[in-house]
Amino acid sequence: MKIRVINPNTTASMTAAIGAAARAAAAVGTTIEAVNPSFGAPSIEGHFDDVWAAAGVAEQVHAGEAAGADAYVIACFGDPGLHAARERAIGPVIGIAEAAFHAASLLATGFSVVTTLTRTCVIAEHLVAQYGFERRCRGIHGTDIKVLELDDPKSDAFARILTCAEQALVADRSGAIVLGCAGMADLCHALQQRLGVPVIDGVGAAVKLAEMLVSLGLATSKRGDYAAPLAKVYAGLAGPWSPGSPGSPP
Ligand code: 5HY
Repeated sequence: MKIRVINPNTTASMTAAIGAAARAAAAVGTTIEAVNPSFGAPSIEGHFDDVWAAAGVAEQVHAGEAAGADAYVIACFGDPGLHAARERAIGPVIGIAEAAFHAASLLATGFSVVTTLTRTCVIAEHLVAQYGFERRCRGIHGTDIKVLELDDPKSDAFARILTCAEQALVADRSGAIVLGCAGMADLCHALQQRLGVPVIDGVGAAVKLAEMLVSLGLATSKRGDYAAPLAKVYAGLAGPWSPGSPGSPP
C-alpha cells in the first residue's frame, strides 16, 4: 500500500525527518511518500499558520488522489485540514494528534501532552474536545521551544522536553506522554527510556492506524459530511484544486 505522509509546513528537512520516522514505523510492503505543500508557513505555530497549512493539505491530498495514495497522514499536531482532506480523499486520512490520543488512551487511563510553544496549547485543547478525549487528556504543556529549533543543539530541546514531561506526569497524575509536534518523533524512544512510561509519537501511531484500516479494507465514509466535495469552479489561486473539475482525479 502507499501512504502519503503530508508535512503541512514547507521546511524540507522536517519533511525528510518525518518521512524517516514514518518509514521506521511502516510495515514491509508499505510505501511512504513524504511530501509538503508548495506554499505556506515554514512552521505552524498558531491559527494564521494553521489556515495556510490546511490549504496546503488540500493541495497535497488533491495530488495524492491523482497519484493513487491508499491513505494519508497529516503530520502536524494541529491536524490541519483533516475534515476537508477526508471529504476529498477516498482512503483513510489520519491526523497525528488524533492518532496519538487514541494510542495513549489504550495504554493509560490518562495522558499528558508536551508540545512546543505555549500559545499552541489551545489548538491541542480544541482537538481534545473535538475528538472526545476530555476525560483522558489530563494536561497540555508547552515547552516554548520553536518548531524549527527542535533540531538545534543550542535549544537543549531534549532536556527541556524531558523535564516538562517529568513534571507533567506528576502534576497531571498521568501514565503516558503524547509528543505534541511531528518534529519530536526522533526523540520518542530516548524519552520513553528515560521516563519509564509510554511516549507516543503521532507520526508512527498514524502510519500504523492507516495501515490497519487499509488492510481491513476500510476507507473514509462517503455518506454525509465526508461525501466528495460538490463540483464547482474555484476562483483565483485555488482554481487548480476545484473539486470535480474536468481532469481532476476521482
Ligand atoms: C507540527 N507545527 O507538528 C506543529 C507543532 C505545533 O510545524 N509541525 C509544525 O507547534 O503545533
